[in-house]
Amino acid sequence: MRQEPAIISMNFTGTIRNPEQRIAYFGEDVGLNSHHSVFHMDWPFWWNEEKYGVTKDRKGELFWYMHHQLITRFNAERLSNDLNEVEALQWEKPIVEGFYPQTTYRKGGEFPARPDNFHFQDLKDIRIADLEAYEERIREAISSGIAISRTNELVSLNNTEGINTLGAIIESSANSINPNYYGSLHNLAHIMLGRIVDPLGKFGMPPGVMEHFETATRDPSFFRLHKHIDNLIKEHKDSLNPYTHEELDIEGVEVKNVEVDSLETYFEEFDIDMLNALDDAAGLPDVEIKARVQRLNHKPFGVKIVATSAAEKVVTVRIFLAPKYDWFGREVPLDVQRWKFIELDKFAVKLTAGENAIVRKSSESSVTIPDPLSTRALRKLVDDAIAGTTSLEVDKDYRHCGVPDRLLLPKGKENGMKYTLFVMLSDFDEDKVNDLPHDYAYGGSVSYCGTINHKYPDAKPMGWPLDRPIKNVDDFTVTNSYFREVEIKFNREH
Ligand SMILES: [Cu+2]
Repeated sequence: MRQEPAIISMNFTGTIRNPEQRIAYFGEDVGLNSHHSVFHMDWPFWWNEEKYGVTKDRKGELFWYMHHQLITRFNAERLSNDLNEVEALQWEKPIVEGFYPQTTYRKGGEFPARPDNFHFQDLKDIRIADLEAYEERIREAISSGIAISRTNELVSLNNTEGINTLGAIIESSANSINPNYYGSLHNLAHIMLGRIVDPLGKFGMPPGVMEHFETATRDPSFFRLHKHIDNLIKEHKDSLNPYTHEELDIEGVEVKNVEVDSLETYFEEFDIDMLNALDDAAGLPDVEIKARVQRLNHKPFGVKIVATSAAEKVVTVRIFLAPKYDWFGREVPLDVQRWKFIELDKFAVKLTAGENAIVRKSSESSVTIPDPLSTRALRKLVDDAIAGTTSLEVDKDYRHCGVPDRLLLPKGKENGMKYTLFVMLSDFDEDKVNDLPHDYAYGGSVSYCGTINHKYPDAKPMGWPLDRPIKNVDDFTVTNSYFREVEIKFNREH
């Protein structure tokens, strides 16, 4: 009001008495919320492919995979802060963690807050019993391996397409094969959680954070709901046959060694420009108001993969990372750990006959995007271009969906936290879905966000080869893969 510049420090929503506060910097990270909300804009649940004439390739599968990756990432962050991994919500049990958003709608009204140990409530038009019935039918489809379409056809789920069908049923999206029968488990649960403290609308409360893609990951119940859904998908994946040695092996290709730079994380102080978030009077100059926040970041790092090949060959390189020990300090067996791997990167590269050194930088990762431009910086670019002093190119393929580059690595611990790094090469000729060059960029962050105008550029199931049970570690071990231990150190002094 005094027209003076100001910096307001941002302390996240809770207090130190709330254990969840230890990882609030992750769930409340503006870039993480942006990733989640842009994902849902790129892949809207209501998208009617026939009506709009544009298919969204493997949308059901991507719905699962993007959220699965959010959970694996969230759990790695929890373990870094001495918290156990998330427990799935159950419809009949209390929601242990409450949430006070401390947020106001711009047009007025507080975001509703939920105390600890609150129970699900029947809404005017959605009952808990409805969710239970939908879930029972979905479980039936998973255990029998067959879903029933709206015209009573039997659709098999026991194949690579099954996950796509199942994802669409659970979300549910306009691609669900039978929305009347299977309902819309995920979407309805979001609404139930958003309206939980005013279930009948008696007090006219505005929607909760769980009803907006922009704010949902702030609420601890987001990850617990998605853990519940992830468990359903896991039941399906667990019912599929393990990959055979032949399916995993590439003849003549061997990973000899994997070297990783030191992995170091830290908190950085960052000022968010509030220019487009504040009302001001016409005719008065803009005043700089900033919110100062502590953001997780990491030192840039590189991965060097030494691989030999009998002949020239294009391969897809997949890099994954998972905590080596659980909350109890036990080493996690591979068949359990496989569901906890964070996909760090995926790219195709041409191997020459003989020895190759593949060097990849963290900034090139296929899961991340750099910091976006602030409104002020973007406006300056546009103003300068209009004035003719510079030119401004808009890259329409550029993806705004993607985990912030800063959040690629979990925090780890001051004395170091041990993780397993897993590198897997596969034959690009079997992975490719079109005739574009193997190093085509697709706008960057394809792994969790897919592409807008192309097929998902990898024929393998998302998360391959860790998506299916690993019954026999010897069968799973191939020369074209490599496991090694790495350590992530958190630097408090940065
Ligand atoms: Cu979501």
